[in-house]
Amino acid sequence: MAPSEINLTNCETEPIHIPGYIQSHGFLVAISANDFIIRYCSENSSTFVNRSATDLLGKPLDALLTETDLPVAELVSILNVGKRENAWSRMNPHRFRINGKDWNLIAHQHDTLIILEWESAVAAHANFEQQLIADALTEVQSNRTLIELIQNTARRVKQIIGYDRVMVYRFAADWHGEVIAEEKESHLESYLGLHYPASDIPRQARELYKTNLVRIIADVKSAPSPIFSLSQGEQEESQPLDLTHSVLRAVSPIHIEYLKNMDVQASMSISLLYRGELWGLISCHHSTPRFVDFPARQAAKFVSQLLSSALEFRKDEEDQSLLFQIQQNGQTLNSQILKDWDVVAGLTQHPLTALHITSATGAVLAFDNAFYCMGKTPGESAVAGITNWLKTQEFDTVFETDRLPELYSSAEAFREVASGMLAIALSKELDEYLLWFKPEQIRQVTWAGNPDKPVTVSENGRQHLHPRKSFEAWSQTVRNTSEPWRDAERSVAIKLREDVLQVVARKANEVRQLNE
Ligand code: BLA
Repeated sequence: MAPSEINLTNCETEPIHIPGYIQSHGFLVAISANDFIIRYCSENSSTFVNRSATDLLGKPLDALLTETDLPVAELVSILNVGKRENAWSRMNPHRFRINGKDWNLIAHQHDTLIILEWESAVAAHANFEQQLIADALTEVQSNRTLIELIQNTARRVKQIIGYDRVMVYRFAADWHGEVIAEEKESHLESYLGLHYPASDIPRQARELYKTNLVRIIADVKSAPSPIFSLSQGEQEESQPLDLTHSVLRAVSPIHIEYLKNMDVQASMSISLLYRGELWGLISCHHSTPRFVDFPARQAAKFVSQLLSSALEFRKDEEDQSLLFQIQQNGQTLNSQILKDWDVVAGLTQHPLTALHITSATGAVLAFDNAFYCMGKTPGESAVAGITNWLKTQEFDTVFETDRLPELYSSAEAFREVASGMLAIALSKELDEYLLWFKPEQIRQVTWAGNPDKPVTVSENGRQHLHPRKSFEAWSQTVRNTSEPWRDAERSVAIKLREDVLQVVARKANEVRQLNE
């Protein structure tokens, strides 16, 4: 798909796994697995093996070797083992010397084809990579907090690949993301804490990154090399080569443009998976072209995978500890109400109030014809409007929304403090509620980049989508919405309702007995 045809709605349909090009810092040859005949070949192969790509197509693998000193027998025997044992990933890379230059061959099989990708082999690898991996392993087994592990992973990846900036980018439930850790050269501005819209990494890219965990864009300015296929010369329809598992795959032109806009010349990213789902990426930038060879990428991937494996148990632990904390706060509130024998005092007049059983930024107790406000809340008349409206809504005990202004249009006016609302009814008849509010998400989001950068114009003169436009679109989708309510918040709020109603009922009983 040409850049000029891509826009925000079709961004997700760009078939990035079959771009028809590779990055030109390496070369690619694909052979059929049964007869080792060359079926696909990148145009730039000629530069490396002294034979043109079209000349190589249709020839046996040996043709690749005629003008070089590549050991044929060795290559063929490697490919046979890979095929027989399906052991490609375990065996990669294979180091070869071709015409005085060192190469890493990365081979894999996809359907009926064996894809051979050749990349420069940089100097032998230092022991310090092994040391970093060993440290990471020890650390994962130790008692470090998750955020410490995340930060140290960024530091180790930066030491391995030597990029200017290494970030840990975490996805939210709506697939927008936030930079949660960063290691960078001191002269660069920090991106820590910045949020980016989901469309910056579209759905098909996220899918691909679950299968192929590492990608490098060695130089955003180098021209990609086209892949020629055997069938192109003939009449039959040519199938584009599937580069799902490739290491040299050329990257989407829209993303290349994005990186150029960020003044980045080389980019590498590593997937972070949690229970098979993508939870984040390690995203790395360099301001000049920078290739990282396969063994170093593997080392960086390994360190990142250790982090993901830690997540498997640490995330549960941390979710548990949040739940535990708010449950404890719920219990404290309960004892306060019982001790004071007073709902209002117990919930609103101690250092720990009803606000503290959720991550809300404001709460209101509507009780006995009065409003008791905690934290950031809309004004009293606005709250009165909400309780009147709640009365008309069909719910028994709990009402929750992360987009109140969409349901109750008057809430637009105070969406900055109350785009999300969790309400529990103490008594709908008496207009008695406990309400919690979360602010509009967009208010909390800080965005990086310069939205005023000029829109670039494609070669044919037509304007095409500037990736930064995606931010505007995203701002629209998160307008009037808050962060979602969590199960733990809801269940502790329901429990609190029971505690409050018990006290109210017992007090009513007392009054009745006194009157009798
Ligand atoms: C890919 N977008 C990516 C990747 C990242 C980002 C990390 C993976 C490729 C890589 O390693 O460079 C985005 N990079 C970020 C973000 C930060 C960062 C958010 O460092 C934050 C600090 N991108 C757009 C729009 C489209 C788009 C509007 O902004 C589509 C119209 C597309 N991004 C896009 C595509 C890919 C991508 C198609 C896949 C590239 C590929 O692998 O071919």
